[in-house]
Amino acid sequence: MARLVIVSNRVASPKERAAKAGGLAVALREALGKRGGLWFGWSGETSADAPAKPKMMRSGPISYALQTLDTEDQRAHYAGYANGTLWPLCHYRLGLFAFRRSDWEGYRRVNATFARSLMPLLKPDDVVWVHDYHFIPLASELRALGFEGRIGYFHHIPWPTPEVFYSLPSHAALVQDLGQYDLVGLQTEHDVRALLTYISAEARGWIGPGGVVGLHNRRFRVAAYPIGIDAEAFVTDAKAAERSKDRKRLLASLAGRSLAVGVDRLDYSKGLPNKFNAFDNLLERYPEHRSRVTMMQIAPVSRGEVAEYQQLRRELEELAGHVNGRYAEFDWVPLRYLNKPFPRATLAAIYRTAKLGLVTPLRDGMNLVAKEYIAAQDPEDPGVLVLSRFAGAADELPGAVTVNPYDIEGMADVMNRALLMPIEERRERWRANMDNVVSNTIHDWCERFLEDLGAREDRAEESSGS
Ligand code: GDG
Repeated sequence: MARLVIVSNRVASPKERAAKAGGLAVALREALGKRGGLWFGWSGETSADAPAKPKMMRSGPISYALQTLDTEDQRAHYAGYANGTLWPLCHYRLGLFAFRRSDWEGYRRVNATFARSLMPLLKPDDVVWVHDYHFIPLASELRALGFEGRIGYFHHIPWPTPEVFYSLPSHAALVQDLGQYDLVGLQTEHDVRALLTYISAEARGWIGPGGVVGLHNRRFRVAAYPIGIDAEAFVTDAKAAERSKDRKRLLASLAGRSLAVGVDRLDYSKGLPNKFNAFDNLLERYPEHRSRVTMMQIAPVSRGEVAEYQQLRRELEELAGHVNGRYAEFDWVPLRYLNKPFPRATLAAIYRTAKLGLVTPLRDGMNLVAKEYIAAQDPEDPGVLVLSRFAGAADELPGAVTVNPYDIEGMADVMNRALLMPIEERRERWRANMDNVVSNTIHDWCERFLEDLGAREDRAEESSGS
């Protein structure tokens, strides 16, 4: 089995325990452990005279290589092009999208730096798996340095439709970069259609069966690999949570009221103001829920140095204050808004207790919280997942009650319906969702992507041998 090399911006430290690391980090670590391999990424540090070579570490069969970046390049790459240009573009937020040539140049420079730092560590038959929009040009840079082995790319966020994608001045260069991979994985069939439409209409590539693409003398494949969660770990955590201290504290604090929960990074793609407004609207138009339902929104701060995120934080504080000021009683606070992260076991206890899971992003590649909420439910008395139609997860979870997050009254109506839903319907919906969550776990996702990435070479060998 070829050695696996994973590239991602942040690398889960070898010391981070499984309970703390996210499901993706655990699955990637597992894949590396099986094959033996290297995890390459940013060290999290910057300096005015960053060393050209990465810091090396080893833990069992896995090596880690962490590259420090030049301070200004890192800003242009991360806050500039990756999160100021690509993130809003891919989430259909042209109003928040900014393009500066200097950021684009910094983005490319950082990718070239990463390629130069990674190249000496690569063996010719390594399989390289690159994660996310921070690294789209990495394959081009590695090819320019002479790497001919297999390289796969997985895009964790949505791929925008051509009309939106055209707004990006560097659209042609970015798709040409994608062509240097052997396999490009997206979250949903919708994303695949969006990219393939662009490739055939704008880039004049050809599309063959199974998503095989011919573009500028390269042949690669584009396919959907919807990401999953570690379902077993969540079921175990949620069952254990039944008797946990956290669960007891939570139940005591609710004093018999129903709980509706949201867990999202504090990000404008997650539709948090819309969710708060919908809860406000529920209490306004369905007064029977006042003093009977508590909403809890966990929203750990993310990219807190970026102005748009600071603005969103202020807006949410204001909205939460408004809802609570308007409806709170001396023994009931309608909206609990928390900016800190919690351990996974605590999240499992909260999910399991909540009658409603509120996952209402304006756009989301997949949304793992939706799947975690399902995995954590009690099969005998499951809660209802209220899910935005604009999350990739909506294609995967047929039992969710879908909403349009731009329709505030519509969301309030759906919340009301979900709170009143009879047990038989809740069980039926949960079963349909859970079937998907257990049949496509993060481990299956990982194996499928790597199998397809490996299979490409076998096919090429077969055809060149025949
Ligand atoms: C990107 C795409 C795609 C959140 N708060 C806490 C906590 N979390 C965990 C959740 C979940 C993860 O973070 C968030 O994953 P999402 O999928 O919901 O969203 P993004 O961070 O935007 O991820 C997304 C994903 O990549 C994977 O491809 O699904 O569409 O945007 O696992 O549980 N975990 C803990 N404490 C918290 O307070 N422990």
